[in-house]
Amino acid sequence: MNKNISIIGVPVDLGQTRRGVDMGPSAIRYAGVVERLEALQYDIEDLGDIEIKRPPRREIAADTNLKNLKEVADASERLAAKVDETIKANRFPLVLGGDHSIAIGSIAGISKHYESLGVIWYDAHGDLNTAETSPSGNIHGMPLAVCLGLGHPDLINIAGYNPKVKPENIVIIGARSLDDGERKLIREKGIRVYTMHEVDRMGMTAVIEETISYLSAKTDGVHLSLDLDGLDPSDAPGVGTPVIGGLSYRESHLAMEMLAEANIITSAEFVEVNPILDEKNKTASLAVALMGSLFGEKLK
Ligand code: 5AB
Ligand code: MN
Ligand code: MN
Ligand code: MN
Repeated sequence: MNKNISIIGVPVDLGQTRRGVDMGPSAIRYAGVVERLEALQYDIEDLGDIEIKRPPRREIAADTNLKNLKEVADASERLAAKVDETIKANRFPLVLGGDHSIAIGSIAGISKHYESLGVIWYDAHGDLNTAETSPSGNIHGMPLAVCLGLGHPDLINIAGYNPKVKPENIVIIGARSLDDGERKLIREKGIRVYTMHEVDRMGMTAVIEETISYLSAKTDGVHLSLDLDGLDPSDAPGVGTPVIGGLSYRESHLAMEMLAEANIITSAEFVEVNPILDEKNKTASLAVALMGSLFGEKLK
C-alpha cells in the first residue's frame, strides 16, 4: 500500500435532496480519520475541502430531469482535477463525501492513470440509473452508469474522456435495492453483483476472495467506492437512503481486512455520511473504523 495518503473532502449534497450530507467530511474528520491513519505510520496530507458552488435554490435544467446538473458537473470537474494531481504526486487519494455523485469526479480523476481500472462498489444500491431510468432525478443514483459512459454528456465527459470503467471490471457488493432499469443494465453488461442473497449464501469471505481473483486478473488498480448505506442501518443510521437487511459491521470489517491483505486497493472514497441523520456521529466513526481496517490495522 502507498504510504502517502491525501485526504480530499467533498462537501456535496446536490446529488440528492436531503440536506446534511455536505457535512460528511467534517463529521469524518471529527471522528478522527487523520489520527487513526497516522497511528498506522502513514504520511497524511489533508487537502481540506473542494470548494462547492451552491445554488440558492435547487434547480432542474430545462433539457433534463437531473437535479442540480450544472453544479454537480462543476464539482465533479474540480474533484477530478484534485484527484489527478494527487495521483501524479504519487499519493493515495482518500476522498470523503458528500453524496455518491462525487464518484463521478473521483473516478474521472483516477481512471486516466490506469489501463484497466477495477471498481468495487460497496452499496445497497446499484447507482446505475440514467435520466431515462431514474425514478428520482437524483444524480447520486447514477454515478456508476456515468462511469460506463451512460448518461448526460455533461457528466460522462468530465475530465474529457469516456467511458471511465469497463463493465467487466466492476463488482457491486451489498445490493438490495435495484431499480428495473438498473437490473436490465446489469444483465446486458454482465456486471458482477453480489447481492445480499449471495453474501448470505456464500459468506463475505468467499465474496471477497472471488472479487479479488476476478479483479486482480484483469486490472492494474482498484478503486473502492464505499457507500455507508451498504451497511445495515442499525450500524450506519446516518445515511439519506437507508435500506434494511444490509451488510453488518463485522462483515464489512472482514471485507476491508481482506482487501488490505490482498493489497489491491489504489484509491478509495467513503460517501453518504449524513451527520444530521446520524446518532452521535456513529456512522462517521464507523467510516473511520473501516478505513482503519482498509489501511491495515490488523496487519500492523
Ligand atoms: B446512493 C434510487 N435508486 O436512483 C434512485 O445512495 C436510489 O448513492 C439511489 O446509492 C441511491 O433515486 C443512491 C431509488
Ligand atoms: Mn451509492
Ligand atoms: Mn446507496
Ligand atoms: Mn444513499
